[in-house]
Amino acid sequence: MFKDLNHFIAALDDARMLARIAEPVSPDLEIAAVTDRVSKSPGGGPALLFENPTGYDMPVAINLFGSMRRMCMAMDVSSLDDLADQVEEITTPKLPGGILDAMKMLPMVGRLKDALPKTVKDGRCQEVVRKNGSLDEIPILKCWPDDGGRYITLPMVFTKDPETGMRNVGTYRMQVFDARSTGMHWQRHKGGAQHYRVAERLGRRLPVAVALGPDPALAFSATAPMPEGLDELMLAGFLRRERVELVKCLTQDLEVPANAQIILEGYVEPGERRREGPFGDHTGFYSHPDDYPVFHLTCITHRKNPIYLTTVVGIPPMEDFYLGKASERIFLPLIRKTLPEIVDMSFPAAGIFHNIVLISIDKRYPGHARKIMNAVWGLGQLMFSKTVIVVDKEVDVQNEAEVAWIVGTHYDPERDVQFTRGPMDDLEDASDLPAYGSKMGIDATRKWPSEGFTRPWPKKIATTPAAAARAEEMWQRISQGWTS
Ligand SMILES: Cc1cc2nc3c(=O)[nH]c(=O)nc-3n(C[C@H](O)[C@H](O)[C@H](O)COP(=O)(O)O)c2cc1C
Ligand SMILES: [Mn+2]
Repeated sequence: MFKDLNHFIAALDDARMLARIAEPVSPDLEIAAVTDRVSKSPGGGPALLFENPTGYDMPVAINLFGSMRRMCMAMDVSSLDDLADQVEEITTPKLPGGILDAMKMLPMVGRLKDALPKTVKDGRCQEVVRKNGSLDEIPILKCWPDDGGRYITLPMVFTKDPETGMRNVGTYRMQVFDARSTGMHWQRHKGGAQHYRVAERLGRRLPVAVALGPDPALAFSATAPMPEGLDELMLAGFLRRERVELVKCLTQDLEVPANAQIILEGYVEPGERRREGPFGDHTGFYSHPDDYPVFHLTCITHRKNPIYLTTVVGIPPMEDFYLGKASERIFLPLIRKTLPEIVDMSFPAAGIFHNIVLISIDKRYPGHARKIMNAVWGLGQLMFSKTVIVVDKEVDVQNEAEVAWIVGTHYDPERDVQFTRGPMDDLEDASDLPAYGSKMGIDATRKWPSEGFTRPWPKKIATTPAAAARAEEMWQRISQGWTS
């Protein structure tokens, strides 16, 4: 468990997974360009700490989550599948058979308790209080040349439902308008937008607090697609195996993580909108400018010598791919609670989450693949899935080439493609209307006679076990002596 960002950075440093950059590099395009170049190197490149961003005396930490190894390290696991196992275990309680069994369950009880955040009296995020603080003190990046300005790209945005008091935490980018105001880019389907909808109906200001640079599990939790009404901080507490500590904001009725580097306290006003964008987005294209609410700053608090944690998105793969991979693994066991026939699920980097979803199933009855498509289109943020590809259980959906091969050989386009319409991601650029368009499912499972397919299915090629063993043994020698 990393107690804060500094602790995580120190661990990355020790493991030689962090490049410290002492020379001055500008937050205006240069840091983003360097990070992009590093992200495109094999394996995602190292984490980066820009110690001297030009014009600021606050270091910039970036690409911290940008590799499989670092994402695992952030979550304190050796493989992301371990996370899936942990979630499976905690969500599948077994009735203890006796006292010994019950004792074995005690660690699980502890982990449930970790999920509850607790409020503490003071936190390092409030070591320095600046009621008249300015966003100009923070080395906020301009990422791409046509961006509408500088954007805070990895904030944890805290709000409460004005009626129920239920908390939401989401990562929504914030475009700097001036020293004391920003855009608040919560898209219409997201938790923050729902709280704002309620506030507008009541004609009330919505308090908003933004935590920058908490510990890695907390930072991740704000990006995770938690079902509405479930507190992201519960997921964070579970992952970090220790309760999240919160402190009360000084100027707003909200609580924020005590271990964060910087807190921005403020509010959004009902009815106020301002043009936001363009922004070089994780689609690899610039998002169109649009009207979004405005965040007004009432106070900045921070620890002494804060580090600014941020990210850059652009043409995949970049850091957000690895954050998404962690969500994919964590939510798979939860999805399987209602869809146990799902064997595996994958969001390939080039599909930027909502464009392509690959799912393997244990097919049990005619039309099963189509049932899965419809379920996906009705399930939380999976509703955005523009293309859902369903294959049989033996196909490895983590292997994109294998899926392409199986789809090509198994589908009859007119028969196996299903279209539907529904809500689209706000970043969808190809649909005629914003946030509303069509989706396609491809049933690439083997077709059954009960589905109307009566021709014999061809047999997949494989050699005999004896010949395969001989080949493996010879390969050892061949691969030593020659190359392609
Ligand atoms: C780096 C990064 C930037 C993001 N920016 C936005 C954004 O500007 N607006 C948005 O609605 N979602 C954005 N997201 C996605 C949300 O964080 C994600 O959908 C999250 O699950 C929302 O939480 P919620 O369901 O509590 O609203 C971003 C995700 C990442 C990883
Ligand atoms: Mn939420």
